[in-house]
Amino acid sequence: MKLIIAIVQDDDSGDLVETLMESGFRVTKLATTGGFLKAGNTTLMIGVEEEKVDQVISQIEEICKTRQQIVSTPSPVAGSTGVYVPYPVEVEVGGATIFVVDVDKFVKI
Ligand code: 2BA
Repeated sequence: MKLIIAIVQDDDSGDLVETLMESGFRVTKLATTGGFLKAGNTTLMIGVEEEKVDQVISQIEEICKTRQQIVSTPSPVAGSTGVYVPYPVEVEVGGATIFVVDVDKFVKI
């Protein structure tokens, strides 16, 4: 058995959970926060048999879109003044970041 951990954007998470559930997968959805943007994202945990891993990844790929996001970064206005003002930087946030982890033991009680 494998555990797929997929970090996706909030906007895609509803459709993705629905699609995975319709295909018969079991999903746990966690509200998470990205370390870099410090913005909300969604982490899905999907436990599947090894032969289903590629199907799950294809469904994630179909639904999750790459988007541009603006992040404010502090920057010195003038070197000697020590004054910092935020300036916007555009970063590309991927459709999904996916980890596939081996599960040594799976127990449901
Ligand atoms: P964040 O950490 O908020 O990162 C959002 C986006 O900012 C990243 O998109 C990337 O394009 C950019 N970024 C991140 N760190 C950067 C840095 N040090 N310098 C410049 N740009 C940087 P993605 O790579 O698609 O990642 C989306 C989210 O997936 C991340 O949100 C984080 O929550 C998670 N993630 C990505 N890689 C991860 C990893 N190796 N381990 C754990 N979580 C990861």
